[in-house]
Amino acid sequence: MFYWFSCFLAGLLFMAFPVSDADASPISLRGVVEGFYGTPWSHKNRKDMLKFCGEQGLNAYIYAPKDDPYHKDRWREPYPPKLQKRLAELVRTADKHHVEFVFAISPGHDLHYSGAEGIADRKIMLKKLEAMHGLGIRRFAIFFDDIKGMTEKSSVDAEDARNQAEFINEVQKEFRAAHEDVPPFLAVPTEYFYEDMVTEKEPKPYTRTFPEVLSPDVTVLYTGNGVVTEGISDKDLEQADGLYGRKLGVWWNYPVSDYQEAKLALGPIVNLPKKEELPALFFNPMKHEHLSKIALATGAEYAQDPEHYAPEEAWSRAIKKQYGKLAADMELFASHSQRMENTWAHCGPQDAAALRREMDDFWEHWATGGIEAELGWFELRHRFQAMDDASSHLQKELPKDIRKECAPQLELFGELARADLQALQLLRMHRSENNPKEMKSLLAELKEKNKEFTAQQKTARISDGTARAFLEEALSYVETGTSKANVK
Ligand code: LTM
Repeated sequence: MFYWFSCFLAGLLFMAFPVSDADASPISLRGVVEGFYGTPWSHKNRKDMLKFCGEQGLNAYIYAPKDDPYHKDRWREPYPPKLQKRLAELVRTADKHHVEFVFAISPGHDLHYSGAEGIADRKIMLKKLEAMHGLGIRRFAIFFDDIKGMTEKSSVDAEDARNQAEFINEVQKEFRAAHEDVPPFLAVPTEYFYEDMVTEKEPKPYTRTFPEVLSPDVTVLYTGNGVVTEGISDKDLEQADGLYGRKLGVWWNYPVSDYQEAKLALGPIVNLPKKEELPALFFNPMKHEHLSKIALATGAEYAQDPEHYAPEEAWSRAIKKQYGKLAADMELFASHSQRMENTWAHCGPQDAAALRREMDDFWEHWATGGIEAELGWFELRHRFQAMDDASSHLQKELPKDIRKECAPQLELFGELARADLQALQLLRMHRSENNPKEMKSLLAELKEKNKEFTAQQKTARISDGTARAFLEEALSYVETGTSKANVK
């Protein structure tokens, strides 16, 4: 009797105080995919990340470093004993933090599908997965993204799709028959973003065939409309799910920066679906493990409650938690380094959008002068000074591991702030016309600096459209009479 009463009481208590609300997430697999190009994370980084995932309610980590030869280029070769030992330690660390360690393999560039070579490759794959199972790994993924030189065709076709899907099916079937404790696999197809899956709104042959052949229990990950893209709306996801005939998971390419390493992606995760169901969500991070945690913590908040997720609040909370007394300075620095942009990648909030608005207001009033122009000038001076102070404070106070990940950008941040302060001075001299000689020399100095900043862009970039742009706008104003800024 007492036993049943205790159970009843425990049940009531559990309803009132759930042990952990991490399990309340509507996304059953959520976490990090170490899937970037370039130097993979160190063993220490990975252990730290697994702990972080556990703390954040992220329950899975996919091991898929593109530049680990045993994952991709030399996938047939077994991991040497030393690396196996490390993987086993990672699995134990993951277990300890209630994170599922997923082992991914990318064999697509030279995999054989038929004949004796095809049979041999299937055996090799099963042997490789067997070794990973022996290390304690229970979930597996086979990726076919970014296959270069595949049969020397410029794109994949229905036959490639059939081959890949059948390969996954067969390996999964045989492996799961031997191991009851292994859940269905994850996969990434070769056409893994919507714009590459369709032509004139119709599925391309590869995309029509791959899901038709692929076992329905395999979770397929896609990256959205593009590879690195603004977002996935509920409608986008619904459309892609419809195309695939199954619920797709998401491989989200933020904060990854392997395609533009000079820039740090320090913003929040934005623009993911609010209502549509996601079976899996994985964030691809930067090679900078510590700095990736800002975006990842916001991604974890998103995964807990996609509908009510508020990116900016989550971002401030993440920085406060991670940076303690340095949070204000870090927030300022990170606000200038959020947008990832090149000809094909477009993701993340604008850099320092509030400051950009203040600059636009300033340019609107500066030419006519008056109180608004003066106030704007002083306001900007205050902002640039705060940036310079934050840069020097962070350069001195950030823990060494983190400082190493952002040293060039942090230095540039301070240099830009000081150049912008000088640019304000230049505008003042230009207006007063008191000392044309001094003005000319400052103008020449700043033009030189501007050139240096441009040359530096390969190693460090920050605040392109804001702090960096202001110097160019000021130079342009002094030389041509117009700042070329986006004034109303
Ligand atoms: O996104 C996927 C599925 N594959 C690769 C990633 O490995 C890479 O990190 C990102 C960003 O460059 N782009 C990809 O296509």
